[in-house]
Amino acid sequence: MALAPVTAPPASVDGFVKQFLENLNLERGVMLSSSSANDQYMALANTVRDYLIARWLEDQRRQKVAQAKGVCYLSAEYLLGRQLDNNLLATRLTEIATDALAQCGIDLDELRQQEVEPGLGNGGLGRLAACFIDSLATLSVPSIGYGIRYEYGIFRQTFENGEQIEQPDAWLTLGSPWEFPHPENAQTVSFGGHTETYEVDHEGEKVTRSRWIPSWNVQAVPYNYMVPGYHNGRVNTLRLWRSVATNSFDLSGFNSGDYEEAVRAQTYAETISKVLYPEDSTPQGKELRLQQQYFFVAASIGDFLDHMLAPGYDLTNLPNRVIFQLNDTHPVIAVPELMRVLVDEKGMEWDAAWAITQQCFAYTCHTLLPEALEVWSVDLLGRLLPRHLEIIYRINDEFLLAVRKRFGDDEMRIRNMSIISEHPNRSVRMAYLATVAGAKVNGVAELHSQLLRERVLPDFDEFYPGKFTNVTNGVTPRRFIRLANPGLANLITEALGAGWTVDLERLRGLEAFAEDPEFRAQFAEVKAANKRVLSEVLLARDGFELSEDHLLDVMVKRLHEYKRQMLKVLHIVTSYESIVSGRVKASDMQARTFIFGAKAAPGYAMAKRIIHLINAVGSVVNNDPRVEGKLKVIFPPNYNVTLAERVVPAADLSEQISLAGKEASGTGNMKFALNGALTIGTDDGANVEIRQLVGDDNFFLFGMAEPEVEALWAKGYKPAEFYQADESLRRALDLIASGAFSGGDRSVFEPIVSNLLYDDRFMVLADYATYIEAQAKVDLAYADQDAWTKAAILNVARSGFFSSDRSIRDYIERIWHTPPAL
Ligand code: DL6
Repeated sequence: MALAPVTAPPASVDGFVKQFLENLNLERGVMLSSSSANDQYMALANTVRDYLIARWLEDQRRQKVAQAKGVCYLSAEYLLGRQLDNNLLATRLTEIATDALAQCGIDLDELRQQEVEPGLGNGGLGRLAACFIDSLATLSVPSIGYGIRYEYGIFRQTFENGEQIEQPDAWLTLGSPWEFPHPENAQTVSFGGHTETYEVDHEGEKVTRSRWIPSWNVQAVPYNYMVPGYHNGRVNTLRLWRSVATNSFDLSGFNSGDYEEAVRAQTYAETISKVLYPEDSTPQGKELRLQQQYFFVAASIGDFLDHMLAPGYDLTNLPNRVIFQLNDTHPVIAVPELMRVLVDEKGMEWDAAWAITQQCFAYTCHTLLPEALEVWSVDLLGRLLPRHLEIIYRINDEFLLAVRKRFGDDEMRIRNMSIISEHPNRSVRMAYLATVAGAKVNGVAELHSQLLRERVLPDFDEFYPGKFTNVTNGVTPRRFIRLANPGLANLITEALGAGWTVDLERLRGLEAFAEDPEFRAQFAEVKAANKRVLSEVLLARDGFELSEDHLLDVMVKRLHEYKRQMLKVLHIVTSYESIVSGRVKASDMQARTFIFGAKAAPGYAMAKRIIHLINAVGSVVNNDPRVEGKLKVIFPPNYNVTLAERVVPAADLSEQISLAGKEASGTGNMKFALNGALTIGTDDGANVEIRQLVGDDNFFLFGMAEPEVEALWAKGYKPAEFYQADESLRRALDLIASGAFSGGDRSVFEPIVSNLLYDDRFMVLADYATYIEAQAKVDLAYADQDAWTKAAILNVARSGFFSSDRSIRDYIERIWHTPPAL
């Protein structure tokens, strides 16, 4: 019997009202008159879903029939941000929903505030994954995102006496209307145990095979999310896994009164997807983290093979059907998992399985920091995943054999290239495993890709010519222009017509408008309006008030020493010190508000101390009458995607001041440029490309370039020499050391000062002087508002390259080779 396909409700105000009220009644079990704001938000989300479902089901059906090559994006993090507005925008329903709700006496804006954003990522890497799935859908690429449905996302940050306190992020408490759980499609994921060999007959001969006898397992339950493309009707899937116990509890234990023991297995199993691992660049050998990684990739590969392939699919064709993109090293354990499935479960010969595996994976590296390149101790891996360790050993043996064949017995090279590192402990280098297994390896900005090839993995680059490539990151213009900055979006549409949202290079057309005084005035008014909106948000959220006519100087990103929030602090302290010492009159100073947003990993003591210092400097500077309100430091806690959408469009100046060679790319830098903030930045990560595109006149460059950094290290960097030689730096550091920001207690920030004077791994003191000079240029430039606005417009006009649509097109062309969807 042919069943009628589900159809979307009529895209009209009446149709929307009817669907919304039905959802209130049928899904929430309430009448409009007795509904809470949460009921209304849930019913609204359900209504938007109703408009998407028909296309979602149809796209899945088509892909199953077509069996065209698609992308499986494997990422431990997706920092999604709120879903409601994005889904309304994608489906062209914003106006209809506004009017429909108004008919019901409801303000859409109030319901927007009900949504708790899913913070399933730490920072740039997770937000990039969210931008990429948006672009994949918008470009109609058959694809699925796989990840973990953490019960608690990135911690909620509060401040107590200026110090960071971490609170659990219970984002699911009021329900999660965007997800579809499918317990019937759960995958079993096993752990522990041992391996054994056995013999089988193969073409008349006895051959020895291995198998894994695990000791425990959990169920991975899929939760599906719709990922709508922008105005193209396409709806892709994000599938996040939740861990549950195989047997929910031991009934006999329960009946005999041992309640704790009876639910122990359940509690243990559910721990795996309980919390997002709160480190983003200093992974430690945490067993749970490895469990999480294996949990989600094993479930994803199992799911793909079980549910996405046509029945009886010939697995030798797998490379024509899928590419698994490894988002950093977190999912790299997928490589031995696919080998295990192909060899142990599907009975394939090793060589055939390896040939398939090497074509089915590609690896994106997101870091240059050695401590962020993940390694797993052989002890832990062997205990948790003994068969996988065997497989990794064999991959390594064969790889090293090939290396010897090519380069001879160069033992040092062999040691350097081995997937297994022997020092300081025997461990598996996941980036090496990914590089050996991946068809392609990419960095995330030109400079990063170059350094990855030349500094991090040079032997591999030599061994595998053509394997390394670059795909510069990008951000979605849907969320970060259309939703975040409707004023600018309207102005662009008036100037250029529709269509730029999916063809961002068209922003180039704005260059001509930069010459038009009327357009400049409109552009400046949009910026001013965005500042007013931000001011209202900060007032309501945290009680901060923004002063008018201040240059809005913004540094929002994870707190890490390499990103150098300390350099920003030194600039603020320098300005403050120059006022209180009487050398500069406050009235002569360009008024500035410094906005920070930053979370520090809970175990990262220095980062937390820097947060404390920023808050301490803020409370002194903001309350000192000598400053006459000319300097203001604002640090709203719990910076997240929702706040970013208000901060970025309001900013005048974007701080991208990492030590050259440390920031892989950055994506905040792109969001700011696209929203007309000028960048003050080093030649690092994607800043390099931003500067090249927007032009030196529209970018404040400072600091050492990467070769100079290397040269200074080689010469022997002594930060105290910079302190001695620079009076202004001395004054600033001495002021911090004096206890001026800690009620006279010199000990509070002493570790920061000593660290800078005697260690300074990220060369803050070496770049201080050029940074202060560049900031003086910023003040001068800002004094000519019209010229500043022109430079801001040129930033927007020339940043179209940084659309994540372009990144995805580059992935398709350079790595995935996926044909367009039907
Ligand atoms: O590629 C996305 C993002 C880059 O923009 C940042 O520069 C980079 O620091 C970040 N990397 C990570 C992973 N750290 N580790 N491992 O978050 O990726």
